[in-house]
Amino acid sequence: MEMTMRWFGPGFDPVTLDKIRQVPAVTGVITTLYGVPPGEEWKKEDLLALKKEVEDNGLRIAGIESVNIHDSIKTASPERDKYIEKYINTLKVVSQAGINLVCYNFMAVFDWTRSDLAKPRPDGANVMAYQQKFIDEINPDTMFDVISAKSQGHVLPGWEPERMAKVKELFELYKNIDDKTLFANLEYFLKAIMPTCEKYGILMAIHPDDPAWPVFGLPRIVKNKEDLQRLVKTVDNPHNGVTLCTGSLGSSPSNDIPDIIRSLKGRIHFAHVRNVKHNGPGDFEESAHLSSDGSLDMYAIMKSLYDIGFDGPLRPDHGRCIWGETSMPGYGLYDRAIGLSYLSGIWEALQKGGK
Ligand code: DNO
Repeated sequence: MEMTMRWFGPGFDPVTLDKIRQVPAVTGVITTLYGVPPGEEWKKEDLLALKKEVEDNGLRIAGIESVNIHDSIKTASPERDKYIEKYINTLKVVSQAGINLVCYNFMAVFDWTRSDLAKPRPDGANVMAYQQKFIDEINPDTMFDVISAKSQGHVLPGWEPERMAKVKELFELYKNIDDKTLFANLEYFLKAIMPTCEKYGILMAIHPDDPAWPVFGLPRIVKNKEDLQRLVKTVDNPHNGVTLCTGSLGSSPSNDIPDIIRSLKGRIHFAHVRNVKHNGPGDFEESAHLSSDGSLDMYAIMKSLYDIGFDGPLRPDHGRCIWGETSMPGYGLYDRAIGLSYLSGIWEALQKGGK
C-alpha cells in the first residue's frame, strides 16, 4: 500500500505540495490536469510539467483522479467512438508520464452529491452532509447554485461551472438512459479501451456512485456489491478495476464494505478511505476518519484491504473543516492529515500482526 493525498494542482489547490510532503508516510499525490474539460485530449508536455512540479517537491504522481468521461460515451451518442479515441490517446500520454493508475466515474450528470458543504458539528468543526429530504425538494437545475454558494470560491471537482451551466441540457441527454443502457455504455467503453490498458499497463479504477443510490431519478450502476461484481465479471480483465471508496459505498448502511473488499480481491487498484456517520435513512454526514466518530468500522476495512494483499495507492478522503482552515470543502490539509495518520497507525498494527 502506498499512502497518498489528493492534490488538485497549481492554481486550484490552496494546499501546497511542500505541506503535503510533511505529512508522515505520504510518498505520492493523486492529481489530474484539472481544468482540461472531459473529452479533450491531454497534452504530454502539460502532464510532464505537473509531474516535474510534484517530483521537485519530493513526491510522485501515484495516480490520476480523474480522467473524466465525456457524456457522449456515457450516453452512446453518435460521437462516442471519436471520444473513446481521444480517451485512448490521453491514456497513452498518462503512460508516457510513467503513471499507471486512472480513476474515473460513470455517474450521470452529477459527480458526488451533497446537500450541505458545511454542516456544523457540536465541536465547532463543519462537514459535508447529505439529506435525501433536501434533495427531493430541490429543483436539480438549481443544485449547482446551492453547491457553489457554499464552496468558498473554489471550483469543486465534478462541479465545474462550464458543466453546470448546461445542467438542463444534461438532464435532457440522459432522459432516455436507464441503468441497463448506462451499464451497456460502460461495458462498450471498457472493452474499447482494454487493449490500450493492457499494452501500456494502465489500471482503470472506477469510482462508485456517491451517494450509493439513485439521485434526481438518474441512473446509477456502481452502488453495491452486486453492481461491482457485475462490472468486474462483465469485463473480466485485471485492468478493469475499482476505486474502493468507503465513504461513497458506506453512505448506504446496507453495504458491508469489508465483504465488498474481500469479493474484489485483485481488482481494487486504488482506495479512498474515510468514515461516515449515518443519522437516519438517506441522511449522513462525513465524520472524522476514526471508527468511534462515525458508523463504519475502519479497522475492519483496513484489515480486509490488508488481508487481500492490497498494494495500490490509498488516500484519506474528505476531511472535516477544522482549526479555521479555508480550503476546498472536504479537502483541507488538517483533518485529512489526521485521518491519514490514523489509517497509517492501523496499517502498521496490521503489518506487525495485530489481531
Ligand atoms: C469527490 C470525489 C469524486 C471523484 C470522482 C472520480 O470528492 O470522490 O469527485 O474524484 O467521482 O471520478
